[in-house]
Amino acid sequence: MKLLQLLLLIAPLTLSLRLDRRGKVVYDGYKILRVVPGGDVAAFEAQLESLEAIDLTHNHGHLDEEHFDVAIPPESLAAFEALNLTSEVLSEDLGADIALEGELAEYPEPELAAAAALPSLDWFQAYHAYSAHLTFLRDLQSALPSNSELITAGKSFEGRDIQGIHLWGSGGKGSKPAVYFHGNVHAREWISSKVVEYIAYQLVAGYGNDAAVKAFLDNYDFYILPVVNPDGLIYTQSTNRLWRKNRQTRSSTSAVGTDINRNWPYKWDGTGSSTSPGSGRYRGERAGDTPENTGIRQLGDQLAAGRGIKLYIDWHSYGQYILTPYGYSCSASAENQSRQNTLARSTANAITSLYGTAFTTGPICSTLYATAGGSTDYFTDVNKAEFGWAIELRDTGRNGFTLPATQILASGEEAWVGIKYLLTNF
Ligand code: 0X9
Ligand code: ZN
Repeated sequence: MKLLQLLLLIAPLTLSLRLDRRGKVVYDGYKILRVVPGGDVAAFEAQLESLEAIDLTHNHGHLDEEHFDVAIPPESLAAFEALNLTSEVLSEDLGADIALEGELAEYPEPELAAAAALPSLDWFQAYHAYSAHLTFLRDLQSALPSNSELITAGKSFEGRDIQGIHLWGSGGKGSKPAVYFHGNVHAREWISSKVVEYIAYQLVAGYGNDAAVKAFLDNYDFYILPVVNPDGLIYTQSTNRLWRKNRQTRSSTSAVGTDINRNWPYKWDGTGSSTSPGSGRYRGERAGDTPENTGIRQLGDQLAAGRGIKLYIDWHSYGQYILTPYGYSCSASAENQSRQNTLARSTANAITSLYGTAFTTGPICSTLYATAGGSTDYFTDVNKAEFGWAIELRDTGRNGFTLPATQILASGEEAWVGIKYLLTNF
Protein backbone atom coordinates (compact mmCIF):
# COMPACT_ATOMS: atom_id res chain seq x y z
CA MET A 1 0.00 0.00 0.00
CA LYS A 2 2.91 2.34 0.70
CA LEU A 3 3.85 2.09 -3.00
CA LEU A 4 0.29 2.90 -4.08
CA GLN A 5 0.22 5.93 -1.80
CA LEU A 6 3.55 7.08 -3.20
CA LEU A 7 2.33 6.68 -6.77
CA LEU A 8 -0.77 8.67 -5.95
CA LEU A 9 1.39 11.45 -4.61
CA ILE A 10 3.64 11.60 -7.66
CA ALA A 11 1.03 11.14 -10.36
CA PRO A 12 -1.71 13.76 -10.02
CA LEU A 13 -5.08 12.12 -10.50
CA THR A 14 -6.28 12.12 -14.06
CA LEU A 15 -9.89 12.74 -13.26
CA SER A 16 -11.87 11.21 -16.05
CA LEU A 17 -15.11 13.04 -15.39
CA ARG A 18 -17.47 12.76 -18.34
CA LEU A 19 -18.99 16.02 -19.59
CA ASP A 20 -22.21 16.59 -21.50
CA ARG A 21 -22.62 18.97 -24.46
CA ARG A 22 -22.99 21.94 -22.10
CA GLY A 23 -19.76 21.05 -20.29
CA LYS A 24 -21.58 19.67 -17.26
CA VAL A 25 -20.27 16.64 -15.40
CA VAL A 26 -22.42 13.58 -16.12
CA TYR A 27 -23.12 11.43 -13.05
CA ASP A 28 -25.27 8.85 -14.81
CA GLY A 29 -24.49 5.37 -13.53
CA TYR A 30 -22.60 6.51 -10.42
CA LYS A 31 -23.67 4.46 -7.43
CA ILE A 32 -23.75 5.93 -3.94
CA LEU A 33 -22.58 3.48 -1.34
CA ARG A 34 -22.18 3.58 2.41
CA VAL A 35 -18.99 1.66 3.04
CA VAL A 36 -17.49 0.33 6.25
CA PRO A 37 -13.73 0.62 5.76
CA GLY A 38 -12.70 -1.88 8.42
CA GLY A 39 -9.05 -1.94 9.50
CA ASP A 40 -6.69 0.53 7.87
CA VAL A 41 -8.62 3.70 7.02
CA ALA A 42 -5.68 5.38 5.25
CA ALA A 43 -5.32 2.37 2.95
CA PHE A 44 -9.05 2.41 2.32
CA GLU A 45 -8.94 6.11 1.41
CA ALA A 46 -6.10 5.44 -1.03
CA GLN A 47 -8.17 2.65 -2.63
CA LEU A 48 -11.10 5.01 -3.04
CA GLU A 49 -8.87 7.57 -4.64
CA SER A 50 -7.52 5.05 -7.14
CA LEU A 51 -11.12 4.21 -8.08
CA GLU A 52 -11.83 7.92 -8.55
CA ALA A 53 -14.59 7.62 -5.99
CA ILE A 54 -16.05 10.89 -4.76
CA ASP A 55 -16.04 11.39 -1.02
CA LEU A 56 -19.49 12.62 0.05
CA THR A 57 -19.34 12.39 3.81
CA HIS A 58 -18.24 10.09 6.56
CA ASN A 59 -18.77 9.41 10.22
CA HIS A 60 -15.92 8.41 12.39
CA GLY A 61 -18.02 5.96 14.26
CA HIS A 62 -18.13 7.29 17.79
CA LEU A 63 -21.87 6.71 17.83
CA ASP A 64 -22.45 4.52 14.77
CA GLU A 65 -20.23 2.08 12.99
CA GLU A 66 -17.56 4.02 11.11
CA HIS A 67 -18.66 4.56 7.51
CA PHE A 68 -17.98 6.54 4.37
CA ASP A 69 -20.57 7.63 1.81
CA VAL A 70 -18.97 7.60 -1.62
CA ALA A 71 -20.05 7.97 -5.24
CA ILE A 72 -18.41 5.32 -7.41
CA PRO A 73 -18.12 5.88 -11.17
CA PRO A 74 -19.64 3.12 -13.33
CA GLU A 75 -16.17 2.14 -14.68
CA SER A 76 -14.93 1.44 -11.14
CA LEU A 77 -17.88 -0.57 -9.83
CA ALA A 78 -16.40 -3.97 -10.63
CA ALA A 79 -13.07 -3.03 -9.02
CA PHE A 80 -14.93 -1.73 -5.98
CA GLU A 81 -16.87 -4.96 -5.63
CA ALA A 82 -13.63 -6.94 -5.84
CA LEU A 83 -12.50 -5.19 -2.65
CA ASN A 84 -15.19 -7.15 -0.80
CA LEU A 85 -15.97 -4.42 1.69
CA THR A 86 -19.13 -4.27 3.75
CA SER A 87 -21.35 -1.75 1.99
CA GLU A 88 -24.91 -0.67 1.50
CA VAL A 89 -26.36 0.96 -1.61
CA LEU A 90 -27.78 4.41 -0.85
CA SER A 91 -28.57 5.24 -4.45
CA GLU A 92 -28.44 3.16 -7.62
CA ASP A 93 -27.89 6.14 -9.88
CA LEU A 94 -26.71 9.60 -8.85
CA GLY A 95 -27.57 10.90 -12.34
CA ALA A 96 -31.22 10.00 -11.75
CA ASP A 97 -31.13 11.72 -8.35
CA ILE A 98 -29.80 14.90 -9.92
CA ALA A 99 -32.64 14.75 -12.47
CA LEU A 100 -35.12 14.30 -9.60
CA GLU A 101 -33.96 17.55 -7.99
CA GLY A 102 -35.69 19.26 -10.85
CA GLU A 103 -34.65 22.01 -13.22
CA LEU A 104 -33.61 25.34 -11.75
CA ALA A 105 -36.79 27.39 -11.69
CA GLU A 106 -37.46 30.99 -12.71
CA TYR A 107 -37.77 33.45 -9.82
CA PRO A 108 -41.44 33.37 -8.72
CA GLU A 109 -42.66 36.95 -8.68
CA PRO A 110 -44.45 38.06 -5.47
CA GLU A 111 -48.20 37.65 -5.79
CA LEU A 112 -48.99 41.29 -5.00
CA ALA A 113 -47.43 43.99 -7.06
CA ALA A 114 -47.15 46.18 -3.93
CA ALA A 115 -43.70 47.26 -2.77
CA ALA A 116 -44.07 45.63 0.65
CA ALA A 117 -45.23 42.22 -0.66
CA LEU A 118 -43.48 39.17 0.70
CA PRO A 119 -41.66 36.92 -1.76
CA SER A 120 -43.83 34.07 -3.04
CA LEU A 121 -43.77 30.86 -1.01
CA ASP A 122 -43.23 29.12 -4.35
CA TRP A 123 -39.59 30.04 -3.73
CA PHE A 124 -39.48 26.94 -1.53
CA GLN A 125 -40.84 24.59 -4.22
CA ALA A 126 -37.72 24.49 -6.41
CA TYR A 127 -34.01 25.25 -6.53
CA HIS A 128 -32.87 28.43 -8.25
CA ALA A 129 -29.90 30.12 -9.87
CA TYR A 130 -27.71 32.30 -7.65
CA SER A 131 -29.04 35.50 -9.25
CA ALA A 132 -32.56 34.55 -8.10
CA HIS A 133 -31.29 34.17 -4.52
CA LEU A 134 -30.26 37.82 -4.69
CA THR A 135 -33.70 38.82 -5.99
CA PHE A 136 -35.30 36.87 -3.14
CA LEU A 137 -33.18 38.78 -0.59
CA ARG A 138 -34.04 42.10 -2.21
CA ASP A 139 -37.77 41.34 -2.14
CA LEU A 140 -37.57 40.10 1.45
CA GLN A 141 -35.87 43.31 2.53
CA SER A 142 -38.46 45.49 0.84
CA ALA A 143 -41.24 43.64 2.69
CA LEU A 144 -39.95 44.97 6.05
CA PRO A 145 -38.18 48.16 5.01
CA SER A 146 -37.97 49.89 8.40
CA ASN A 147 -36.51 46.93 10.26
CA SER A 148 -34.04 45.51 7.78
CA GLU A 149 -31.27 46.25 5.35
CA LEU A 150 -29.27 44.29 2.83
CA ILE A 151 -25.70 43.68 3.96
CA THR A 152 -22.49 42.60 2.29
CA ALA A 153 -19.75 40.56 3.98
CA GLY A 154 -16.84 41.07 1.61
CA LYS A 155 -16.34 39.45 -1.75
CA SER A 156 -15.85 35.94 -3.09
CA PHE A 157 -12.68 34.91 -4.94
CA GLU A 158 -14.37 35.62 -8.29
CA GLY A 159 -15.45 39.05 -7.05
CA ARG A 160 -19.09 38.56 -6.10
CA ASP A 161 -20.49 40.37 -3.07
CA ILE A 162 -21.39 37.97 -0.25
CA GLN A 163 -24.88 39.24 0.40
CA GLY A 164 -27.28 38.88 3.26
CA ILE A 165 -29.95 40.60 5.30
CA HIS A 166 -29.81 42.28 8.71
CA LEU A 167 -33.07 42.33 10.71
CA TRP A 168 -33.75 44.22 13.90
CA GLY A 169 -36.63 45.18 16.18
CA SER A 170 -37.93 47.96 18.39
CA GLY A 171 -34.55 48.79 19.97
CA GLY A 172 -33.27 49.95 16.59
CA LYS A 173 -30.56 48.74 14.26
CA GLY A 174 -27.59 47.05 15.93
CA SER A 175 -28.85 47.48 19.51
CA LYS A 176 -29.05 43.79 20.55
CA PRO A 177 -26.81 40.72 20.68
CA ALA A 178 -26.37 39.05 17.32
CA VAL A 179 -27.78 35.88 15.85
CA TYR A 180 -25.51 35.09 12.90
CA PHE A 181 -26.37 32.45 10.26
CA HIS A 182 -24.25 31.16 7.37
CA GLY A 183 -25.73 29.01 4.59
CA ASN A 184 -24.23 27.17 1.64
CA VAL A 185 -20.58 27.47 2.64
CA HIS A 186 -20.25 24.10 0.94
CA ALA A 187 -21.32 24.58 -2.63
CA ARG A 188 -23.22 21.32 -3.13
CA GLU A 189 -25.36 21.69 0.02
CA TRP A 190 -28.22 23.46 -1.72
CA ILE A 191 -30.83 22.81 0.94
CA SER A 192 -28.87 24.90 3.43
CA SER A 193 -29.42 28.24 1.66
CA LYS A 194 -33.10 27.45 1.16
CA VAL A 195 -33.62 26.66 4.85
CA VAL A 196 -31.76 29.78 5.97
CA GLU A 197 -33.96 31.78 3.58
CA TYR A 198 -37.07 30.14 5.01
CA ILE A 199 -36.09 31.24 8.52
CA ALA A 200 -35.41 34.78 7.28
CA TYR A 201 -38.78 34.72 5.48
CA GLN A 202 -40.62 33.70 8.67
CA LEU A 203 -38.91 36.43 10.70
CA VAL A 204 -39.96 39.05 8.16
CA ALA A 205 -43.47 37.65 7.69
CA GLY A 206 -44.17 37.36 11.43
CA TYR A 207 -42.76 40.62 12.74
CA GLY A 208 -45.96 42.63 12.31
CA ASN A 209 -48.46 39.97 13.38
CA ASP A 210 -46.90 37.31 15.60
CA ALA A 211 -45.90 38.31 19.14
CA ALA A 212 -43.27 35.56 19.46
CA VAL A 213 -41.55 36.56 16.24
CA LYS A 214 -41.70 40.24 17.20
CA ALA A 215 -39.96 39.34 20.46
CA PHE A 216 -37.18 37.55 18.53
CA LEU A 217 -36.39 40.69 16.57
CA ASP A 218 -36.85 42.93 19.59
CA ASN A 219 -34.32 40.82 21.52
CA TYR A 220 -31.74 40.07 18.84
CA ASP A 221 -30.21 41.51 15.71
CA PHE A 222 -30.23 38.84 12.98
CA TYR A 223 -27.46 38.74 10.38
CA ILE A 224 -28.34 36.15 7.78
CA LEU A 225 -26.09 35.19 4.86
CA PRO A 226 -27.84 32.42 2.88
CA VAL A 227 -25.00 31.84 0.39
CA VAL A 228 -21.49 32.48 1.71
CA ASN A 229 -19.87 30.59 -1.19
CA PRO A 230 -21.52 32.07 -4.31
CA ASP A 231 -18.73 31.02 -6.72
CA GLY A 232 -19.02 27.43 -5.55
CA LEU A 233 -22.82 27.42 -5.79
CA ILE A 234 -22.69 28.78 -9.33
CA TYR A 235 -20.12 26.11 -10.25
CA THR A 236 -22.40 23.34 -8.94
CA GLN A 237 -25.11 24.67 -11.22
CA SER A 238 -22.99 25.25 -14.32
CA THR A 239 -20.48 22.42 -14.18
CA ASN A 240 -20.17 19.98 -11.29
CA ARG A 241 -23.13 19.25 -8.99
CA LEU A 242 -20.83 17.73 -6.35
CA TRP A 243 -18.39 20.63 -5.97
CA ARG A 244 -17.76 21.49 -2.28
CA LYS A 245 -15.08 24.19 -1.92
CA ASN A 246 -14.69 27.77 -3.11
CA ARG A 247 -13.21 28.37 -6.59
CA GLN A 248 -9.90 29.89 -5.57
CA THR A 249 -6.87 29.33 -7.78
CA ARG A 250 -3.32 29.49 -6.42
CA SER A 251 0.02 29.96 -8.16
CA SER A 252 1.48 27.01 -6.24
CA THR A 253 -0.93 24.41 -7.67
CA SER A 254 -3.22 23.60 -10.56
CA ALA A 255 -5.86 22.32 -8.14
CA VAL A 256 -8.80 24.64 -7.57
CA GLY A 257 -10.63 25.39 -4.36
CA THR A 258 -10.18 25.67 -0.62
CA ASP A 259 -12.60 24.39 2.00
CA ILE A 260 -13.81 27.60 3.63
CA ASN A 261 -14.78 25.52 6.65
CA ARG A 262 -11.18 24.38 7.24
CA ASN A 263 -9.76 27.85 6.72
CA TRP A 264 -10.82 29.67 9.92
CA PRO A 265 -7.79 31.11 11.73
CA TYR A 266 -8.26 29.18 14.96
CA LYS A 267 -6.86 25.69 15.57
CA TRP A 268 -6.14 25.77 11.84
CA ASP A 269 -4.15 22.93 10.23
CA GLY A 270 -5.01 19.91 12.32
CA THR A 271 -6.96 16.67 12.25
CA GLY A 272 -9.80 16.57 9.77
CA SER A 273 -8.31 19.09 7.36
CA SER A 274 -5.97 18.45 4.45
CA THR A 275 -2.69 20.02 3.33
CA SER A 276 -3.30 18.75 -0.18
CA PRO A 277 -4.85 21.31 -2.58
CA GLY A 278 -6.80 18.62 -4.45
CA SER A 279 -8.61 17.44 -1.33
CA GLY A 280 -12.19 18.44 -0.62
CA ARG A 281 -11.02 19.38 2.85
CA TYR A 282 -8.05 21.52 1.75
CA ARG A 283 -7.32 24.02 4.53
CA GLY A 284 -5.60 26.68 2.35
CA GLU A 285 -1.97 27.82 2.42
CA ARG A 286 -2.40 30.06 5.42
CA ALA A 287 -5.06 30.41 8.08
CA GLY A 288 -7.89 32.63 6.85
CA ASP A 289 -6.48 33.04 3.33
CA THR A 290 -9.76 32.66 1.42
CA PRO A 291 -11.61 35.87 0.50
CA GLU A 292 -14.91 34.31 1.62
CA ASN A 293 -13.53 33.45 5.04
CA THR A 294 -12.12 36.96 5.37
CA GLY A 295 -15.45 38.59 4.56
CA ILE A 296 -17.69 36.53 6.79
CA ARG A 297 -15.10 36.52 9.57
CA GLN A 298 -14.74 40.31 9.56
CA LEU A 299 -18.50 40.66 9.95
CA GLY A 300 -18.41 38.10 12.79
CA ASP A 301 -15.54 39.95 14.49
CA GLN A 302 -17.47 43.21 14.19
CA LEU A 303 -20.57 41.68 15.78
CA ALA A 304 -18.48 40.19 18.59
CA ALA A 305 -16.89 43.56 19.28
CA GLY A 306 -20.33 45.22 19.22
CA ARG A 307 -23.19 43.74 21.21
CA GLY A 308 -21.71 40.25 21.22
CA ILE A 309 -22.92 37.06 19.54
CA LYS A 310 -25.63 35.05 21.23
CA LEU A 311 -25.96 32.36 18.57
CA TYR A 312 -23.96 31.37 15.52
CA ILE A 313 -25.17 28.61 13.22
CA ASP A 314 -23.33 27.26 10.21
CA TRP A 315 -25.99 25.48 8.12
CA HIS A 316 -24.91 22.42 6.14
CA SER A 317 -26.22 19.15 4.76
CA TYR A 318 -26.50 16.21 5.06
CA GLY A 319 -26.90 13.77 7.98
CA GLN A 320 -29.48 15.37 10.33
CA TYR A 321 -27.20 16.49 13.13
CA ILE A 322 -27.22 19.43 15.53
CA LEU A 323 -23.54 19.84 16.36
CA THR A 324 -22.01 21.77 19.24
CA PRO A 325 -18.32 22.66 19.81
CA TYR A 326 -15.66 21.54 19.32
CA GLY A 327 -14.51 20.30 15.95
CA TYR A 328 -10.75 20.51 16.54
CA SER A 329 -10.64 18.19 19.54
CA CYS A 330 -12.76 15.38 20.91
CA SER A 331 -11.68 16.06 24.48
CA ALA A 332 -11.96 19.87 24.73
CA SER A 333 -15.28 21.21 25.96
CA ALA A 334 -16.80 24.67 25.99
CA GLU A 335 -17.47 26.45 29.31
CA ASN A 336 -21.21 25.99 28.86
CA GLN A 337 -20.91 22.61 27.13
CA SER A 338 -23.59 20.75 29.06
CA ARG A 339 -26.10 23.55 28.54
CA GLN A 340 -25.30 23.57 24.80
CA ASN A 341 -25.80 19.83 24.56
CA THR A 342 -29.08 19.94 26.49
CA LEU A 343 -30.40 22.73 24.30
CA ALA A 344 -29.28 20.97 21.14
CA ARG A 345 -31.20 17.87 22.28
CA SER A 346 -34.39 19.79 23.00
CA THR A 347 -34.08 21.75 19.75
CA ALA A 348 -33.81 18.41 17.93
CA ASN A 349 -36.93 17.18 19.74
CA ALA A 350 -38.78 20.32 18.66
CA ILE A 351 -37.76 19.68 15.05
CA THR A 352 -38.89 16.06 15.26
CA SER A 353 -42.29 17.08 16.64
CA LEU A 354 -43.36 18.48 13.25
CA TYR A 355 -42.74 15.68 10.76
CA GLY A 356 -40.85 13.07 12.76
CA THR A 357 -37.45 13.89 11.26
CA ALA A 358 -34.84 12.73 13.79
CA PHE A 359 -31.65 14.74 14.46
CA THR A 360 -28.61 13.38 16.28
CA THR A 361 -26.96 15.86 18.65
CA GLY A 362 -23.57 16.29 20.31
CA PRO A 363 -20.10 17.82 19.98
CA ILE A 364 -18.77 17.83 16.39
CA CYS A 365 -15.61 15.81 16.91
CA SER A 366 -17.06 13.09 19.08
CA THR A 367 -20.33 12.86 17.16
CA LEU A 368 -19.23 13.23 13.52
CA TYR A 369 -15.49 13.69 12.99
CA ALA A 370 -12.65 16.12 13.68
CA THR A 371 -12.70 19.44 11.79
CA ALA A 372 -9.66 21.65 12.40
CA GLY A 373 -10.13 25.23 11.23
CA GLY A 374 -13.93 25.04 11.36
CA SER A 375 -16.31 27.92 11.96
CA THR A 376 -17.90 26.84 15.23
CA ASP A 377 -14.63 26.76 17.14
CA TYR A 378 -13.68 30.22 15.91
CA PHE A 379 -17.04 31.63 16.96
CA THR A 380 -16.95 29.89 20.31
CA ASP A 381 -13.42 30.73 21.43
CA VAL A 382 -12.40 33.80 19.45
CA ASN A 383 -15.75 35.57 19.18
CA LYS A 384 -17.18 34.28 22.45
CA ALA A 385 -20.53 33.30 20.95
CA GLU A 386 -22.68 31.75 23.65
CA PHE A 387 -23.75 29.03 21.20
CA GLY A 388 -21.63 28.13 18.17
CA TRP A 389 -23.35 25.38 16.23
CA ALA A 390 -23.31 23.56 12.92
CA ILE A 391 -26.53 21.97 11.71
CA GLU A 392 -26.55 19.22 9.09
CA LEU A 393 -29.97 19.23 7.43
CA ARG A 394 -31.87 16.44 5.61
CA ASP A 395 -31.44 13.68 4.80
CA THR A 396 -29.46 10.76 6.24
CA GLY A 397 -28.10 9.59 2.91
CA ARG A 398 -30.80 8.34 0.56
CA ASN A 399 -30.69 11.55 -1.47
CA GLY A 400 -27.80 13.24 0.31
CA PHE A 401 -26.82 16.52 -1.32
CA THR A 402 -29.37 16.10 -4.11
CA LEU A 403 -32.37 16.42 -1.84
CA PRO A 404 -35.51 16.55 -4.03
CA ALA A 405 -37.09 20.00 -4.31
CA THR A 406 -40.30 18.54 -2.89
CA GLN A 407 -38.52 18.39 0.50
CA ILE A 408 -37.40 22.03 0.62
CA LEU A 409 -40.53 23.42 2.26
CA ALA A 410 -40.76 20.71 4.93
CA SER A 411 -37.04 21.10 5.69
CA GLY A 412 -37.59 24.82 6.20
CA GLU A 413 -40.71 24.34 8.30
CA GLU A 414 -39.12 21.86 10.67
CA ALA A 415 -35.94 23.94 11.04
CA TRP A 416 -38.11 26.96 11.84
CA VAL A 417 -39.87 25.01 14.61
CA GLY A 418 -36.43 24.18 16.03
CA ILE A 419 -35.15 27.75 15.82
CA LYS A 420 -38.32 29.14 17.42
CA TYR A 421 -37.83 26.70 20.29
CA LEU A 422 -34.20 27.73 20.67
CA LEU A 423 -34.83 31.48 20.50
CA THR A 424 -37.57 31.14 23.10
CA ASN A 425 -35.70 28.91 25.51
CA PHE A 426 -32.03 29.88 25.58
O1 0X9 B 1 -17.09 18.72 7.25
C1 0X9 B 1 -17.76 19.74 7.45
O2 0X9 B 1 -17.30 20.87 7.29
C2 0X9 B 1 -19.20 19.61 7.94
N1 0X9 B 1 -19.84 18.47 7.38
S1 0X9 B 1 -20.22 18.48 5.77
O3 0X9 B 1 -20.60 17.14 5.38
N2 0X9 B 1 -21.48 19.41 5.55
O4 0X9 B 1 -19.12 18.98 5.03
C3 0X9 B 1 -19.19 19.54 9.45
C4 0X9 B 1 -18.97 20.89 10.01
C5 0X9 B 1 -18.88 20.94 11.47
N3 0X9 B 1 -17.83 21.78 11.88
C6 0X9 B 1 -17.79 23.13 11.95
N4 0X9 B 1 -18.65 23.93 11.38
N5 0X9 B 1 -16.80 23.61 12.63
ZN1 ZN C 1 -21.04 21.22 4.70
